Amino acid sequence: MHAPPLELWPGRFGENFDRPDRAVVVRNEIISRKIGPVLEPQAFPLRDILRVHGSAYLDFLQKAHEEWKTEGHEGDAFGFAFNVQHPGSRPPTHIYAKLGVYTGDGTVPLTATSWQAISESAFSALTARRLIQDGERAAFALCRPCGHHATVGAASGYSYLNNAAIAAQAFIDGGAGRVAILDVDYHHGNGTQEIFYGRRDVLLVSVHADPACEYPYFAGFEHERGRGDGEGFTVNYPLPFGTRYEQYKEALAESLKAIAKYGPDFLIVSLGVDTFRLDPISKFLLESDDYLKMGEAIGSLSLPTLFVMEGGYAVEEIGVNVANVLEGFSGTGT
Ligand code: OKP
Ligand code: ZN
Repeated sequence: MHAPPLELWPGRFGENFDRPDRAVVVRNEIISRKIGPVLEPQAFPLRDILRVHGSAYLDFLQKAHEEWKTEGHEGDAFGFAFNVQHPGSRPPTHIYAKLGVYTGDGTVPLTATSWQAISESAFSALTARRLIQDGERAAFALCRPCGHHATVGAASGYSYLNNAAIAAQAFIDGGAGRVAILDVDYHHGNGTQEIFYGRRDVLLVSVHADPACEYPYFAGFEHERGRGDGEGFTVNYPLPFGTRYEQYKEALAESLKAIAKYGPDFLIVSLGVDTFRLDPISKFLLESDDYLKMGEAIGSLSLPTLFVMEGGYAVEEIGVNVANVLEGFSGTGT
């Protein structure tokens, strides 16, 4: 239901790397390796999503393509006039203005049926959240589209609703005092960071490519540690291009130490496997076997854990890599 063929690359429109078959390959691998029962997402009220996102933004996501068509367009809705100069101007009414306020870049096209996939992706995270708060040790939400670049009021980086943030808020609303999010996607999860930057009830720890030279470019630096009440509850580990598991595992160990010290009731893992050496848009060098070790390391925290799918664009290996994380984790028992 969300299959935009193109995205904006520097200087040109090109192939969209967030292909729908990414999710199919992951699901098939999970089924064939019998990682666990596979469930359909349940439906949830919009109010659960409104706990994180603004209502004007949600309206936009639902109606954008219809309004784009009314303007005479046939293809997918893309922004082209971005509101960086007048952020306090009156709320946008024209679809072109809305695209300039509610999208942050040229990687978040909206198709006629995108909202269905976007909302079900969030429902998948909410379904898994419920299972865990009701007592399961772990669950994996096979979210697509991904979510960690989505802020309160804007889409970017293939992300529309911040599935991990919505689940974290649902844990809190369900009675949790503290939730930790570990983001291991290759890209920094700037949306998740922004959403929880001023809060101490959600700890965000992220290991990612140095934003000085990688998307999302404007956030994820080491000096970003949270603000006000949230000071110290955002932790960033930017790593250089060419990083192998040998170096990666040290940042991961530091991350796990910070999480253990925080003592959360629940852990959410923003699970991107675009750290893989053959990923077509990324520059880390993790091997498929490394994901078993990553899962094992995460499992050593012995926390109820919700894995939320983020990126990973080497479609042929994405299933193996994701299933390896889950299997490494499961081997840790408890
Ligand atoms: C989403 B997730 C221009 C290059 C920018 C956007 C990457 C979004 C990654 N097309 N690419 O964190 O895996
Ligand atoms: Zn990514």
